[in-house]
Amino acid sequence: MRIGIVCYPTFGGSGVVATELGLELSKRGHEIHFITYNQPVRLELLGNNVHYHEVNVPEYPLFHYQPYELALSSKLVDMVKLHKIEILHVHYAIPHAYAAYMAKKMLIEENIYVPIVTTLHGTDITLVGSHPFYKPAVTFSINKSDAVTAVSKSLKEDTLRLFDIKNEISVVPNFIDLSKYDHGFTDCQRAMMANDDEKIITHISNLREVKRVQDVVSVFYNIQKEMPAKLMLVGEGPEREKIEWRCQELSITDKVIFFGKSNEIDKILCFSDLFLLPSQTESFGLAALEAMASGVPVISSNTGGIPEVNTHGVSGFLSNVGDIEDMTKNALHILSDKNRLQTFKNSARKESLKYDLHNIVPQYEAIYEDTLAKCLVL
Ligand code: GMT
Repeated sequence: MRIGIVCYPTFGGSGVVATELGLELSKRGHEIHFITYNQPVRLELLGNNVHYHEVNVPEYPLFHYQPYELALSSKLVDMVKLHKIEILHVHYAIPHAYAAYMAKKMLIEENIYVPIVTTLHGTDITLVGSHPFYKPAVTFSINKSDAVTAVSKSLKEDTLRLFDIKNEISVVPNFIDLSKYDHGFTDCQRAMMANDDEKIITHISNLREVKRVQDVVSVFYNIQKEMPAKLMLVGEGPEREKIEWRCQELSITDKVIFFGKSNEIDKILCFSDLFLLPSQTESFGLAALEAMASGVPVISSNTGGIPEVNTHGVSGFLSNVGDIEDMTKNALHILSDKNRLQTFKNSARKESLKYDLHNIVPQYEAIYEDTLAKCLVL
């Protein structure tokens, strides 16, 4: 199939999933066209079957807001015609499904029918999408898609609760390329980060408020009072400065390493002992899955789709949002016993196998095939 993929090209989970999906589909013989405003961060391999088309939005002083959706829908029309793209897979309802719908309508005028598969990732539904300003556009975009998927059961339920949805929503969970987290091949440089007796605690996110990074710092503060430990904070975002101040207040700056944005999280996870994800809400929690694939147990909140990924008492523990005491207790339970830590590490890796890309990518292929078949009948 010739498939167009539209996503946010940034470090967020949706961009990562869209990129990994495109790369795997290309290995399975499909021709993939990424259409977005920057080359996706994990898209290193452009080859015969993988193409990237940049959406440019010319700056024009008349416009207070530059019209990205307009530029995207025009680019989609051009690319569908030029490369004979058969199906568009858009990640995020806003603005991607919205722009794709316009492109579809323009193409119909030229007797070209290109179906749209929309994948909902979370922020488009739970945080931004349900805002009264966006709600009609999100509802419309979902209802007008030819197929809709959500990355967890929880996100599907949220979507049905928050919007008036007439379309079927299939749950296709996020996935992971396990070979990337097989540390047999990685040069794991733990000694550069911490002493042998120090436990390494890691958090990876875009440091937005919803991630509750202050809770990460509080839990870590409690842990390091009980045992030698270091905290690795990976990512950039609006909360960073506040977190740095908090670390200073708590006099733990020498124990906290800020990595900024990183493309090599497998190399950071390979030496981590515990992963913290205390988010306020999370449709899936791809970062937790990446940690588990690296054999790192997860202490997380029990919100949204996280319980579908992190199994309580097996790959880690779940606590109520903001329950620092419970998270600390669970973290110390795992870290304080060498054998127990090893058992949790092994179980975390084992649990992640359910989300191997080889199990999940065929589900998307089946959806493309069904959607194309349905559209041929119409
Ligand atoms: O969590 C973020 O801030 C980034 C956001 C994104 O668009 O990449 O993540 C959402 O999609 C990921 C991939 O499906 C999920 O793993 C995250 O849980 C989800 N974030 C939220 O629901 C807050």
